[in-house]
Amino acid sequence: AAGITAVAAGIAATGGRLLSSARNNVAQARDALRLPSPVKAAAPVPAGVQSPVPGVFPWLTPNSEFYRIDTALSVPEINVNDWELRVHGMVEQEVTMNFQDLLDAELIESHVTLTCVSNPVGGKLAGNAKWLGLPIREVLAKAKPKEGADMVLSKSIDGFSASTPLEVLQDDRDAMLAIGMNGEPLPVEHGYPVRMVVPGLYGFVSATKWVVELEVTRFADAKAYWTERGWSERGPIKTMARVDVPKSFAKFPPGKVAVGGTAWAQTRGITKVEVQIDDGEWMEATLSDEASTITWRQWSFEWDATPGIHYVKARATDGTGEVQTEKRADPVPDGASGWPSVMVTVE
Ligand SMILES: Nc1nc2c(c(=O)[nH]1)N[C@H]1C(S)=C(S)[C@@H](COP(=O)(O)O)O[C@H]1N2
Ligand SMILES: [Mo]
Repeated sequence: AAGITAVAAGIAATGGRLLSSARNNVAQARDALRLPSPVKAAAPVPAGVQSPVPGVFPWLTPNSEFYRIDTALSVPEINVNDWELRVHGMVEQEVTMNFQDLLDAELIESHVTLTCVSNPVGGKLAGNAKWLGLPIREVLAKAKPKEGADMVLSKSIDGFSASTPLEVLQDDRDAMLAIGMNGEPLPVEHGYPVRMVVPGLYGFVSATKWVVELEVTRFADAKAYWTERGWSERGPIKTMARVDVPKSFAKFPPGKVAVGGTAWAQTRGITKVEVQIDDGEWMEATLSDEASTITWRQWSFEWDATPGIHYVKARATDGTGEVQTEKRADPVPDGASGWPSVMVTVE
């Protein structure tokens, strides 16, 4: 199967003058855009969400550090005045929306952690941001999906598409058509002017950037971009812990060592993280405050390190009581599993 791979920030088309002037226009329009205030603000973030361990990644990922996954080699340049979303397929009523409709709508704001199905155990393809947007269930309520429909195929202007279960877009988890990211208009690389954000699902089956179409259909009738290339048609997120500190191959003297990281299981939430040194007993880490079950949760642990080469492992328990499986799986077709393990030298 083909790989879902991250592009280095820097890779961009060099399509000559035409393209670069389009890019300038889009960048200017984005700079000039003033986002409306949400009618429902994001729930306040508890003071203690950040792990006290230095080196653990920030709980809120800055836009400039947010991972990127793109199938297209160049970032689409969409003029907001031309942007339109068409909702069609198995619906009673076709709906079209333009960008002004979105600006005039009752927007909500919510922190949501996005994770990529191609993230290896211990990998960095996850990020947490505050998104501003319109709940997709409101758009679907206008379109009135027909009996028998069970999927929404969202399509990007660049040919990417994602298959999302219809019920996930209709329940109260606040799946949205997002126009804002951390208080700014969406960065162009993250889907400007409009993308989808759906708590609980990997990005490849939900987070369509530069979205222009929602086709209400059935899993039996249509396939999304990555499903056609060997990946799963559905992508619920697997429970995953990550060790951010210490780093792999770190060397430090014996004694007290701060261990820390993050863990995610959107929409089930994280209720426990444990740490194991080599093949010893599992020991409970201290959880940082929980903002919600749709954001990641950080943790910390104090280890009394003894000389030698050691493996620091972690595992999380989600809100259903399920412990993260030890069973190793590759990212293909529906997400990696196994325990993260960081090798360190104490001397
Ligand atoms: N148009 C488009 N949307 C897309 C993708 C893409 O390649 N093209 N990648 C998807 C995948 S696999 C993920 S994990 C998320 C990543 O969003 P980000 O690049 O903003 O982090 O976007 C999703 N939406
Ligand atoms: Mo992804």
